[in-house]
Amino acid sequence: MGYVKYEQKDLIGIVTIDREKALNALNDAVLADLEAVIDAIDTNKTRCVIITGAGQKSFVAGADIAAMSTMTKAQGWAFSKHGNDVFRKIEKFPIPIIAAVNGFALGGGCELSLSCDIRIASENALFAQPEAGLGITPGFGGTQRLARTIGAGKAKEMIYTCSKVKAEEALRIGLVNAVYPADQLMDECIKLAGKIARNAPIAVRQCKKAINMGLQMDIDSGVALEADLFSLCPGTKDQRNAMTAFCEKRKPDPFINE
Ligand code: DAK
Repeated sequence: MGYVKYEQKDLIGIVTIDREKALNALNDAVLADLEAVIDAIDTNKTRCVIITGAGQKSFVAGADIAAMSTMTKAQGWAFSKHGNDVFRKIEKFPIPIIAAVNGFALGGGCELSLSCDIRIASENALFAQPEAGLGITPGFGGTQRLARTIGAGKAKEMIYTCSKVKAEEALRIGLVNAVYPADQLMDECIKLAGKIARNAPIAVRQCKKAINMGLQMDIDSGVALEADLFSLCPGTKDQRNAMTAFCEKRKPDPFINE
């Protein structure tokens, strides 16, 4: 794909948004390529995905301002829907997705990271929702996912003021899980993805679904959902393998996604 590269490293898929000249800003073509790459991931042989940006400077510097500058209301709606559909696909992707935030994560870039399961940042990462300063609202889920991730008060402060949040502050407010020097970011993300990939894939998938769907429910519905998803695990070869190994005081065989 022109604007999005894919690399398979054993059980880990690495997606790189590659429009470095524009700091990986998102236009319709980039969004279409991102969707096509995500659609093509073989989830039978991949257990965790990492999304990052090309170059040393930027994860994604936002939606493409030049492309948006002359949009009509109808075009704006269509662009927002395009981005939202792709980001929702990422959010609902059956296996975990880590955002390796290697620089600017502004507007649509911050929103892309929020649609991932886990955000890990480099020390030079910078987050913001600058839309209100550009005469628009966040359009790829920022008003929704930022508030759900860091709480309404902090999200409102970021969105109303357009303030930039550095990596350390992002860690403090729970926007990212960890911060590493830029040259260690990908190795650390691969290590984290590897830890996820070593666990039983059917169980990990149900955990993702239970957390994401459960967050939208009352607690009674959430625990009922958890029971339903839990019940998909007993009897799988991976569950039998792991629990038999425990009982026999040995390590389980590698999981096989069955
Ligand atoms: N869009 C298009 N081009 C961008 C860009 C962006 N968001 N960010 C950077 N670029 C381009 C620059 O124009 C420049 O291109 P050339 O001039 O070389 O052709 C190139 O990338 C390098 O940028 P700079 O020369 O500016 O590099 P600096 O290091 O000096 O500055 C910067 C880096 C990230 C601080 C600066 O580029 C910047 O402020 N960029 C804009 C960041 C920003 O405001 N991002 C948020 C965009 S708003 C919606 C749908 C979606 C959204 C909202 C509503 N609906 C349809 C309702 C989402 C909105 C956004 O994401």
